[in-house]
Amino acid sequence: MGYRVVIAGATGNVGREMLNILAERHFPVDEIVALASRKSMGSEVSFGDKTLKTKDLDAFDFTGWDMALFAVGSEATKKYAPKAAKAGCVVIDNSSLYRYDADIPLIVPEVNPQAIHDYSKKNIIANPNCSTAQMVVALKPLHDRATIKRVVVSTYQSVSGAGKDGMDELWDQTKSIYNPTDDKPATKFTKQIAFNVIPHIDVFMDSGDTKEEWKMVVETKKIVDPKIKVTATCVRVPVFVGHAESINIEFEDHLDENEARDILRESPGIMVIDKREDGGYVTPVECAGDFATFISRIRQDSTIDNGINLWCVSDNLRKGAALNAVQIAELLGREVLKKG
Ligand code: 11C
Repeated sequence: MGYRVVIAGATGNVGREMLNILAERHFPVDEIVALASRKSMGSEVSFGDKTLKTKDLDAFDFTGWDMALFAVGSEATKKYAPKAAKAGCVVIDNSSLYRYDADIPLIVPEVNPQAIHDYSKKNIIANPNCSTAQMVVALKPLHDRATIKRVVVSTYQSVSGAGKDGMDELWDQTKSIYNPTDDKPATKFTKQIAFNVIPHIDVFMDSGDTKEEWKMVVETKKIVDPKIKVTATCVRVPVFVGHAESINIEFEDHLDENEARDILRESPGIMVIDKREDGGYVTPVECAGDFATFISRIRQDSTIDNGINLWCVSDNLRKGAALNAVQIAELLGREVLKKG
């Protein structure tokens, strides 16, 4: 016996990946429905070797469905997620709407699986921001060993984090650079993204941080430990898929780089590729389509007493969004609903 599963936002980058990953991981599905906004209704999406025709999210009755994976953005989530939750269908939401609500668990299954039991307060579980998800997978096992005091992270985030429009803008602008008559000014991003980098993701906050940077701070505290201090600089780079992060970690206790490498090698969800030679590290193009969070360039930071530097790369549409949501669905099934 399996689950009756809803995918809300099935035609977007993340919704399509949710369907792919459910099929790839043989999630026990009895019935699945793909929902979209009225304007995309009727379009077709793949689920394994099947094709699903999307139905209207607005008219859908969630009664009798076990779980709904939402990838529709905060505004539509606000309208439809409470409706699903009230009908008894557990919502796993990829938007930022509920992440900071104390009554809603924010889960990365490798890090805080125990939080799953809090789902019943609102029948909603939140999925973190992509840049947070991959970072906390790397931080948690090191924190358990040597207690993290402070993290300084700089991100190199791909355009797929900004949706299909972001990918189209990079593609069109890159082509137009070689054809000056076909000028493609920035519309999705605030400056030219082709052959450039932009130190601005999401809106500016009063502090001068962007909301993307703020999310990394607040979400890391909620998922791993409120005592960890985090400071972030988030940057958009002209890469289609895969976010990279340079992470500097300061610990309470000494942690040798070789021990850090061994700990990470043994930790769930992590693949260590760390050879001190040309090409002995992972880049975004190599991680696209993969499930793992890749860690490279692990080394001592000799400028502080207990410091480690590392490079962390992951597929932002997978571990950063769809895969994490499916892992939450698996956890919910295993620990709570117990049908599969
Ligand atoms: C980006 N991290 O790369 C964002 C996308 O809060 O779920 C995901 C935004 C979010 O632009």
